[in-house]
Amino acid sequence: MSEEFKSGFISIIGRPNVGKSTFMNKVLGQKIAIMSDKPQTTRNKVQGVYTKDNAQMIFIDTPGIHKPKHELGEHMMKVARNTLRETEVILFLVNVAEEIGRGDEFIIDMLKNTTTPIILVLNKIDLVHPDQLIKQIDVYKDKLNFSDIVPISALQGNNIERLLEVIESHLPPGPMYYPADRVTDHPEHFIVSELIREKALHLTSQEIPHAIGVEVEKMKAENEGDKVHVQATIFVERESQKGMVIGKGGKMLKEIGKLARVDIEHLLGSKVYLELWVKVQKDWRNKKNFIRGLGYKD
Ligand code: GDP
Ligand code: MG
Ligand code: K
Repeated sequence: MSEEFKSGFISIIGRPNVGKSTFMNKVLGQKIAIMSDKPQTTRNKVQGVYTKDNAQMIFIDTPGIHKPKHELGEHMMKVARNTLRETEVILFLVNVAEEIGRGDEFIIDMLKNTTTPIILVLNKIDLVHPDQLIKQIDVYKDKLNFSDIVPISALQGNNIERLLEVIESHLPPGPMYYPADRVTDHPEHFIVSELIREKALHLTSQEIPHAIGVEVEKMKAENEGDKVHVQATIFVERESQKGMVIGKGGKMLKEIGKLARVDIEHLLGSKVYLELWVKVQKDWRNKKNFIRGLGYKD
């Protein structure tokens, strides 16, 4: 009897200091270099990919949602909402040792019309008496219809396994979006591909954005302290689009590379040599696996 493989995207939300990074570290272990909190634009940020024998969970940050409302532009709100709608599960982390605050209420407000399953994660149970935990459950239960409520201690690792089971129960059958051995160790590949895609989208004309996908094939420095050599391919669907992305005499591709390199250097904190290729791959948009693998969220 073979069990079907399950996979999906999971949004992690919660106000600052509730323990989101601690939780991710606990789940992913030391193996993965999680992206630190770099200044971010509107893209989704992969926090980490957790792969086990029968499932893959891709945890993503939801840009903007941690900020108070007045700091959010229309566009950011839209991006946050779309992200929440498009992920399979939402993890809403709160600090059980503190009273519910304005930041929590803001997030709850934002989640009100979401149909995506929302798991309330009551973190830092190591800091409270069981009575306090029960009281907190009552407070939050009245605020929103959570599909599950799971108390954990991210710091001590309590009940993390249970939370992973609950997440898995919400995942649909799906492919392994990220090869367990490669990207699990390099969530940066995804971010870097997003940076390149972002530049390509901004610089090229309106008619091709949806046809662009980027895959990072290589990202390494020969020696400690050397420039990081990033090699990536921009996929388009038609020859004509290839022409647009490359531009006259390669001018467009050069510009895309120049802008992307600056961001990648900022992200990695080191000098980068960026090598970009453009390839036509027909119908890549129809291959969901491929699309998701490239980080494109439709
Ligand atoms: P983030 O801003 O949501 O990513 O929060 P962090 O993961 O950076 O955690 C903020 C602080 O809370 C850090 O000092 C953590 O060590 C602490 N923390 C996180 N989880 C727990 C927990 O389960 N118990 C306790 N006691 N502290 C925690
Ligand atoms: Mg954090
Ligand atoms: K994306």
